[in-house]
Amino acid sequence: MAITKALLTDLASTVDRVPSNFIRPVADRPNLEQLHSSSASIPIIDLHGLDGSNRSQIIQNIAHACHNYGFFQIVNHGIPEEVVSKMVNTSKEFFHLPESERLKTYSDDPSKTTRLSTSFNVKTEKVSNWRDFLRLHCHPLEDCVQEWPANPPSFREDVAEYSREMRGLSLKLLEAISESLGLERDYIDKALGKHGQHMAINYYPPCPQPELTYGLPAHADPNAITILLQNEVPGLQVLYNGTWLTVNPVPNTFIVNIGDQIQTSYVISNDRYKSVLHRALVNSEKERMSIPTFYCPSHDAMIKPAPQLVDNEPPAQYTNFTYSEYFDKFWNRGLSKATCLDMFKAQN
Ligand SMILES: O=C(O)CCC(=O)C(=O)O
Repeated sequence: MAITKALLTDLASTVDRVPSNFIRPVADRPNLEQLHSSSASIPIIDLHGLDGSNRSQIIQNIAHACHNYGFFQIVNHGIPEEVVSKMVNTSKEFFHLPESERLKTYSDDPSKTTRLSTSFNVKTEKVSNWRDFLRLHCHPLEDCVQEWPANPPSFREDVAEYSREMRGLSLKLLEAISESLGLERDYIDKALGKHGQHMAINYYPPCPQPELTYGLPAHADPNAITILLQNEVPGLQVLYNGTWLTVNPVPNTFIVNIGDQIQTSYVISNDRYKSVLHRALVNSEKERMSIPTFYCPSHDAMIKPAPQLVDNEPPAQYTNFTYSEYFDKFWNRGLSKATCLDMFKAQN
C-alpha cells in the first residue's frame, strides 16, 4: 500500500502495518533491542559557573566531548523550566489540531521559511521516514513570527520566548566552543555572518512496525550547532566508535551537537571537532517529539577554516563556500551517512 495522505500523522492511526514506501532494505534497519539496552551514553556537562570560576574546567569538558563524541548533554543551562514546558505543550497541541488546520502550513518546498511537512524531502527521497515536522526560521525573530501558525493561540508567543532563550544559549555555547579550540571568544560569532537560527518540531506518531523504518535515518547536521530537546520517549541514537548509543531522555537537559560548519571550524575547526551521525528510531506505543534548534551561519556567510587552525599543518581540509550553497546541497541530496562536507573537500 502506498501513502495517500499528505501527512503521516493522519495516516499512522489508520494502519496496522507500515506502508511499503516506509520499509527500509533489510541491511539498513534499526536494531530495537539496542534502543532499550544501551547503558553507555554521551557526556553530561554541568554549565553552572560557566561565566565564573568554573569556566576553564567547563571549557575543557566541552573540548573533550566535541573531539571525542561530537555530542554532549547540558544541565544547569539557565533555561527556565516554564519556557520549556510551554514550548512542549504548544507543539503537542499543534500536532493534535485537526488535519485541515495543520494543512494550512503544509509545503514540500525546502526553501520556505515556515512549513509543515513530512519525512525529509518528499520530492527527492526513495524511502519515506516516519516523521511529520514543522520547520520554522527564527532569526531575526520579529521578521519570522508573523509567518508562524496562529493556532494554537499561544503558539507564537510560546515559541518566540523559547527561541529567544535558545539564541542566548547558542551564543554562550559558541563562545565556549571558540575558546575550547584556542580561538578568540567571538571567533565563531563573527564567522557566522549575520547569523541564522531555525527550529524543527519533529513529531513521530506510534508506528505499527518500528523495526522496519526510521523516524530519521543516520545523518549529520549541516549547521553550526544543534540544541535538541526531546520528550520523555527515547529514540535518539548517536554513533560512537561504530556503536549506536541511545541518548535516554533526562528531564531539564538539552543535547548539544557539533554540526558540519564547526567541523569544517570554518569548516572552522578544520576537522578537529566532528559532526557526528545520529538518527531517530520510532516505537509502537508512544508518540515521540523532539525539538532541535539549528544555529547556523546566515546564507551569505562565507565558510572557511580559521587561519589559526590551518597554517600548513594540517592543510585546509575544505574549499571555501557560502552557507547557502551548502544548505541547498543538504536538502536536495537527501539524508545520508556520507556528509555533504565531502562535496567541499580540498584537493590537498
Ligand atoms: O528526533 C531526534 O531525536 C533527532 C532529530 C534530528 O536529528 C533532526 O531533526 O535533525
